[in-house]
Amino acid sequence: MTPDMLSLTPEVADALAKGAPVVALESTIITHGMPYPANLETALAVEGEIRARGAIPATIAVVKGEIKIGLTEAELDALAQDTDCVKASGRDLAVAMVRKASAGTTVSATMRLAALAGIRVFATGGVGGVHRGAEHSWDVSADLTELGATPVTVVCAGVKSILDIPKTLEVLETNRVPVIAYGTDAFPAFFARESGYPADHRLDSATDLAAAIDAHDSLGTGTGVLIANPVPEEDALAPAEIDGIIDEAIAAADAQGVTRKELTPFLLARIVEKSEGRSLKANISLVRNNARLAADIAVAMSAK
Ligand code: PSU
Repeated sequence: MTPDMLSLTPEVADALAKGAPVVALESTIITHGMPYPANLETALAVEGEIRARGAIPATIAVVKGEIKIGLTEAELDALAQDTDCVKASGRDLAVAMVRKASAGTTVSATMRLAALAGIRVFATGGVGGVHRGAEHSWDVSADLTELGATPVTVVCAGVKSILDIPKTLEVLETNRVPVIAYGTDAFPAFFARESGYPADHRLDSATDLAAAIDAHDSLGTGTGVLIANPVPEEDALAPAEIDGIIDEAIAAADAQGVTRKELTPFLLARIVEKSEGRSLKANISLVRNNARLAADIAVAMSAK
């Protein structure tokens, strides 16, 4: 794969050429993470948050086989309404290109493409991880493998308790991925500000986060950095409130035999349905919050 195979918008190409701050955004959250039209509204709002902080957003997706680094509003709209869109992790990209398919890119695919384009910071909602019961199913997201192989920083709100959080943290440790909580000692659990597990590290400013990322990259470890930024207090859900809904969603997936790459989208849709929109509100709030922090980090990194 050569960078010639990436199609950058003029705005993103110009920003990268000048060393201006750019933040990558994933598109599975649009195609498989939220219902229409909340997915489109959120995608546009997130791009707006990044611009307001002085950085350029680059939403990444595959459109009819073409790898796009930055999408026009019309492309975002089409993606948000495309019910045939596939979900592509890094390993699915080549076939999507050959088949001229459109795909939402997961964290793993977006990291790979961001790295090729020269974008160092990426904002999302939650990363994939080790699924509950993985000791039987072996279902571990490729996001964790990519984090261990690609030097891109991912700003997330922790991981949902649809996953086995302590096992996810163990695999991140094995994969040599620093996990840094922003402004808290706790590793956050997406809808909730605390998961009951501590984060390995804590830093309290975007400047310190940028310095830590630069130092990590200088060490040549070659891995990503995971920044865990808790959902804003006013939109956080109580763990007890969301945990019952998650347990019910997992039981439904088991009963219907949903596994592999269909599992995460199934659980996400079920949670939105059962929480009567409260989880969707929290989800939108935390993605916007992550976009703001990612933009501040990108601005701090480009200021040096
Ligand atoms: N977790 C969320 N919301 C999401 C996802 C995960 O809370 O939208 C998406 C991300 O794109 C992530 C992908 O990269 O699901 C992980 O899928 P899997 O578990 O199949 O690897």
